[in-house]
Amino acid sequence: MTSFTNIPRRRFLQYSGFTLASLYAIPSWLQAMEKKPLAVATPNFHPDVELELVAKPASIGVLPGTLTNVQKYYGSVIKGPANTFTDIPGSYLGPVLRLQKGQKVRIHFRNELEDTCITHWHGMHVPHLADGHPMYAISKGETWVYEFEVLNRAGTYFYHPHTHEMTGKQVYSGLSGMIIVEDEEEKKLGLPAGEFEIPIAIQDRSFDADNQLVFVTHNMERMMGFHGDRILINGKPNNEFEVASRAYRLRIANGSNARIYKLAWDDGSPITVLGVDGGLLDAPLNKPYVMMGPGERLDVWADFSGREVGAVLTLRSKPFHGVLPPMHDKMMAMMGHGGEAKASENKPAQGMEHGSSGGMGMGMMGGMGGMNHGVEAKASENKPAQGMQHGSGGGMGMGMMGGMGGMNHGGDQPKAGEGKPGQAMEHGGGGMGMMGGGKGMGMMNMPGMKLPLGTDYPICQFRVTRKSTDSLKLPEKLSTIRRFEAKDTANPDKPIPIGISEGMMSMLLNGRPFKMDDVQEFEKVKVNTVQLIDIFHDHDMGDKGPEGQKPAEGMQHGGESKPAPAAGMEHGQTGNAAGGMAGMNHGGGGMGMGMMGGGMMGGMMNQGATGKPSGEGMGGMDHGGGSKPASGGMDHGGGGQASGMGMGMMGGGMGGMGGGGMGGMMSMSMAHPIHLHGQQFQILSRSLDMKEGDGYDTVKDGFINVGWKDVVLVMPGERVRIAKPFDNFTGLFTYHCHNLEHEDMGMMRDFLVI
Ligand SMILES: [Cu+2]
Repeated sequence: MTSFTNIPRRRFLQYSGFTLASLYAIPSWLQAMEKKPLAVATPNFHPDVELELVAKPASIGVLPGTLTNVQKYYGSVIKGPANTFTDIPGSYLGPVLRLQKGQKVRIHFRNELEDTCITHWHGMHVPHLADGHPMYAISKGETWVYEFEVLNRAGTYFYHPHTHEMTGKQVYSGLSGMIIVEDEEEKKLGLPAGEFEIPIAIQDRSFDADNQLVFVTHNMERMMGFHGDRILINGKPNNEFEVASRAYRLRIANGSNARIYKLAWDDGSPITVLGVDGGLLDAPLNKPYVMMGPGERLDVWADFSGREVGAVLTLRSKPFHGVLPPMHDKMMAMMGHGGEAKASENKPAQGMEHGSSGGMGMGMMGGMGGMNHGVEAKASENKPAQGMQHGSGGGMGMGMMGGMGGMNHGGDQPKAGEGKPGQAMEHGGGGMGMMGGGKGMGMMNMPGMKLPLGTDYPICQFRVTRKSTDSLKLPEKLSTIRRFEAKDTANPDKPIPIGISEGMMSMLLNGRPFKMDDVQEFEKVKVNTVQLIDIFHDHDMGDKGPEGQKPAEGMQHGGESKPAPAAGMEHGQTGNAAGGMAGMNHGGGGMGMGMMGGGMMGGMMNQGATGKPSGEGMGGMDHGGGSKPASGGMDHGGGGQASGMGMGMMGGGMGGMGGGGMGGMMSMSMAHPIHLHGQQFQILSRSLDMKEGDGYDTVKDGFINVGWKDVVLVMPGERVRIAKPFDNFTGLFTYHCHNLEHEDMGMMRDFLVI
């Protein structure tokens, strides 16, 4: 009961006299000057459950050897059932929070971190003040008191920080935990419980040689979202569960910052789905595989009853593609297969041949293959020189990757490096810059390169270690869900837009970044209504986006990011590459950014062709949003050289796309897990506005479009229509991308429920 006295008395402020209306009548600059009020315990709220939750630094033995410095939630029960919190021994994850529908809950959240922090109860339908809005982040030593009644259906939810621009970092550091809500309806089903109910939080993390967490080091990782190189389950690396030969209930949560999984059993059995984000489905659903974007949850019936002792069943993430911008998608694919393919198949030379017909992507890949294999194969088989020489003829792609290969070898083998990396850079022009974000080898440090997204790898396995006579039967019916249609909403003819705005270094929603006080007219929602919402990729954003958020601006942001150019320059020096360096200087956050969109290509290509940086390169960048630079790129490309082919192609691609950097290989379009706070929604329809490659076919059977959801993975070119109730509570409720790097970049907005 000590936590009460820890709340600084002088900062007590009753919210009864502090309405949202008054909050939003105050100009933001004035608001910022006022002392932020803390939420405190209210005398007329009588909790059934009272908890303390503390976020603080900790050291945990995640891997053998040195402890890992993390940030962790610690919970204690002040009042209520002792099993409200269940610790996961030895994990950096917070304790599992088990709540009952109808319970009145008070949680004293204390921040013991150096940074500000606020906690959000993902998927929980709670009042604005209890939702963990970023505006309420508290400082070290402060306490925020949450009070809410559990209105949610039984289901799997989770809690994590929602701190402005720091959510990704804080979650990655360890701050999150699972929430299980139980209710009477579900209890009647007699689903596997106790030791037969297994929470499975899937996360990916990278560690350095000293067992410390490695997070975003360059802008490309921010753009794609951070992908770690090993899978942890419940914060642990050895993911085997010993089970009895009977039915289990697996509560799976994708707690990764950005990684998308395609879950399937390795023996081809279907995944039997009991529920999704917002609880049980009407009836169990068998799926060949299930796609899980960050923030999504999955309730699975796993029946081991037919299996012998000693049998092992593995849950894997199976191959898929098309969730990253096309260029990166190809890279991932090549990285994934590179290990198996023969070096000769990935020779830069071949890559180039493909490059001339397939455009830049292939050219790039060829070079990349060379790089990948270069490590094991002889340098001579994958000569950077080849990549480079051809690069100058085959277009940027080759030069670029050739350059990388050269650099890679250059580091380990001085011989391979003689003069070659330099050449690569000269010919490649911006080649080096393209990959050169961040530190060191650029490409090799691309997000998730050690565990490429969309490849085949194990998640966890279940070993049958004992016979069981329990014979639970899968219920035929689980719940009753009223199915909404567009006509049941308040706005069937005028859906609220959630436009996914993708550009260089700027991932936004509805063309606007997150701001604490920037609610647009269409973001105001009447309480106790069901709203039709349309989530789609807003490809025109560059033209009609609000001032200051055009792609050109995005590039300027790229320019501000120091780490990439700096690192690139390091290599430029060792590689003796004036061209590369120039590209970098002008490219700001690396040519990679520029490469993918806007008219930047024009400038880049020009550089590639002449081998010199030129003023025109800059021009291309500045005009990134428009369509003219793109055709400019074409002109340069066509400029009567052997290299004209590759360039022409790229330029042509851009010309076709127009501004905004959309479409084809230049597209930044990728999959986004869109999350809406507050109540769950129903998915009414999914459709493709624009088919981007065949990636969609590798994921579409893994979407669950029934039941109640609070995150929906929206594929490139896809339009998802949802119906969402806004009951009970007024105030601000955010909607955002649950790729946490995107969220932190500003891909978040507020609904103001009034
Ligand atoms: Cu996103």
